[in-house]
Amino acid sequence: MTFTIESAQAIFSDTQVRSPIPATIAQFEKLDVDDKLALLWYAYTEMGRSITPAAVGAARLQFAESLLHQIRHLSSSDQLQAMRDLANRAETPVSRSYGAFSVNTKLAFWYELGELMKQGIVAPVPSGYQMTAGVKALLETIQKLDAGQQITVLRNAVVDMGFSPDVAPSTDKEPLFARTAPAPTQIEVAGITEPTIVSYLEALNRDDFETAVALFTDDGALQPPFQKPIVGHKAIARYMRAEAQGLNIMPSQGISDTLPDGSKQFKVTGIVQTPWFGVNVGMNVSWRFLLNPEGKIYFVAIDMLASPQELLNLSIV
Ligand code: 45D
Repeated sequence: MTFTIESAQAIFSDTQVRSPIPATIAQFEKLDVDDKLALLWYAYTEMGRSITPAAVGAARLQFAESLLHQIRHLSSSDQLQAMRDLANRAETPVSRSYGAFSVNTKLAFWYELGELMKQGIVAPVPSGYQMTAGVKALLETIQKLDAGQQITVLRNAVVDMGFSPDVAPSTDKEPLFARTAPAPTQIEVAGITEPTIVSYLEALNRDDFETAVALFTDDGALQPPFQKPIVGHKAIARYMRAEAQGLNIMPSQGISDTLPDGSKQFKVTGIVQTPWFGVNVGMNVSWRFLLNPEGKIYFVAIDMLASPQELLNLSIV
């Protein structure tokens, strides 16, 4: 049996239980621009009553500093227009600069803008803004999501804003995330003894992406939540450097199955914490691995689980 990335995507297909996240994002996309900005602002401040992201260090902010400075000194109507342009992905200078930011710089930019809003320097919504029924309904939907899903929705909205350049932003000069809590250095996953899986998870906890990437076949692929597979060592390494830093990986259990040609599939479930929220938000995730007969990773998909119950959904299908 020879796998393609497409056929590998179908392993443990019962894992792709309808996550509420894509539907929430689709609803969001239908809103008018002012409603979008208002929805995000209310969702962010509402969420902030129980959990807030860790303050952004100066080192990370340096990349967003000049754009923030510009926005700070605009009139309030121009500030609002700049935010609308970001949400509309318009091709304007502000929106272009933003589009060239890495994911973490985009998050840092909005974090800082949020602080300016709290200080009354930037208005979060147009004065006299009235919440529409659509915004109210979507806010209620978002409030029902678990914290890991809520921060995923916000992150997605932030990532999607701005006018995107053709080339992926470089993150080489960005600072590393300081870990909020020491990640487990030794991992034990009930039901899994495969060294490749354990090495992969332990390497991520050390931000040792070189080791992690070396575990993949040359044509191996990694599929992040709600994204297309990223193929090949170079692309995976670049992705991990940009987006996998400082994660705490806490897998708990897994199952495995050997296929007739000697390849093996594994499903592992557990909790991942992002350095943005540290120990305050645990995301329920699963990893679905396909290893070739030599024990190299041909494919791994990371999925956000629809509910904590899904952590126990371990059956071979
Ligand atoms: O006024 O094995 C708004 C991989 C607008 C790697 C705002 C992984 C309105 C391989 C924008 C709302 C990485 C795939 C203001 C594993 C407004 C691997 C501000 C998984 C002020 C396990 C909003 C990793 C702000 C995972 C400041 C699953 C929002 C990582 C900030 C998941 C939101 C990470 C933040 C997530 C969200 C991080 C900081 C979901 C961070 C989310």
